[in-house]
Amino acid sequence: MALDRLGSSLYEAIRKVFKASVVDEATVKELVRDIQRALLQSDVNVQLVLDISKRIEERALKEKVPPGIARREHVIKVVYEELTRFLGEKQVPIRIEPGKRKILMLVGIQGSGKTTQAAKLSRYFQKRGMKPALICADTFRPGAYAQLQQLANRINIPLYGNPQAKDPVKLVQEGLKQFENKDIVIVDTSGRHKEEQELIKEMKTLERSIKPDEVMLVIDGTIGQQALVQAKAFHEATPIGSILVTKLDGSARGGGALSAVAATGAPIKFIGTGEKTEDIEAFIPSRFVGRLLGMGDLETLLEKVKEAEIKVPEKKAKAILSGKFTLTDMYEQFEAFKGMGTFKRLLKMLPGASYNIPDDMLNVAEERLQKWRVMIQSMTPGERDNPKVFNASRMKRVARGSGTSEKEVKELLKQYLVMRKMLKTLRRKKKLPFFGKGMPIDLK
Ligand SMILES: Nc1nc2c(ncn2[C@@H]2O[C@H](COP(=O)(O)OP(=O)(O)O)[C@@H](O)[C@H]2O)c(=O)[nH]1
Ligand SMILES: [Mg+2]
Repeated sequence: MALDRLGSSLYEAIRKVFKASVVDEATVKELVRDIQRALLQSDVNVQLVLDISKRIEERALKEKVPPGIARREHVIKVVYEELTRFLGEKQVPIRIEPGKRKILMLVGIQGSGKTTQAAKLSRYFQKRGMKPALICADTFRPGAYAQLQQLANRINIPLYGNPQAKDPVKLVQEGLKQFENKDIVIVDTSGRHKEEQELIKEMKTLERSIKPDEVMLVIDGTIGQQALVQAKAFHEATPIGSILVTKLDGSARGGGALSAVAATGAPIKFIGTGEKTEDIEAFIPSRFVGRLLGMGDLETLLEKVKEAEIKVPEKKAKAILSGKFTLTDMYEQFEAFKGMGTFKRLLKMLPGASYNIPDDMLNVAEERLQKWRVMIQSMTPGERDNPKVFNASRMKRVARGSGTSEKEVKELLKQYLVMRKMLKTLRRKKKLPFFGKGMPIDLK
């Protein structure tokens, strides 16, 4: 998926914030510049890029960080929220009530992907337990009916059409009579025009006679920013219009198309991400941005951070910092932070532990954490609680059991000792201001 490239540049930008030793004005400025570059490369309109970067910078620098969240997290949350807002925040899904048939009419210029999306959409609703049906109202292009028929057959969706018919309105009316007991009827139209104005005119005529509940404009995402003109004309022409942006898989300009459409205020309801019938998804900006940033759903991540804070109960934190830090503790921490990145984030959750810890030790790669997890899993409970018992033969066993080498097991034990020692020294040397209730520890 070409949006991957946009995603990975944005992810890189954010990773820098995660990795920075201090999150200050310079960090934020650099982040904003990186985001600008990523968006521009994805063909997002310059003015939109300036708007969004200004908002991110202002909020990241000026907003008070809410309690319970570190500045680092706050900055990332701002990026996430602003990108989401930028893509149209709240989307209303297509509401389908059983027994109340909905008519969804697809329009769009030739080749935008209407016929393919008609099949994809019907499959989408079918998978969700609804009874969809298709009507081919493309009486213009020879072969249009055959194309949809082939797709519909494959997924077992009833289709009404007639390759000989000349009048699309009459055809739709006949089809609707047949499909009275369906939940949603999707009408594929011809869209025989190549430019907006004619398309809109055609759409209005059809709308008047077919009276669909919703008209969905299919826009080819590869046209990038140019999608703005189409979306705008369409949005102004019909109050029941929504948008589906297709071909986001093949295009480096997908970001441009999505943001341009969102900027018109027209709701994007679905995106097409491939030629197969399954390649469609409901467009939910928050989820989309979360995934784009390579973080799954960031809201979930932030929740996780909060949970993780709670996961180190005071008593345990005290014990850990006084040196009673076993491999089991280490493992629990790894588990809590699965997929969350570096050791740094892990240690951050130990109240007071975020002082003076050498960076190279903190930036332990996720892969290594994964290995460590498996190694600890291969140990006996006794070994985990009292790693002193480790000798060559035990190490060998663990290495074999976890598919690693003895050297790596040794390395893990060494890291464990270093960490334990460090936590002990921390406890002794500093009057640590920890154990405030749910106190946020910023790594600054
Ligand atoms: N890569 C990709 N191709 C698509 C997607 N949607 C449609 N297409 C292709 O775009 C071309 C035109 O699609 P079609 O549905 O016939 O467009 P229509 O003229 O608007 O009905 C076909 O070759 C489709 O396979 C998509 O999401 N990704
Ligand atoms: Mg077609």
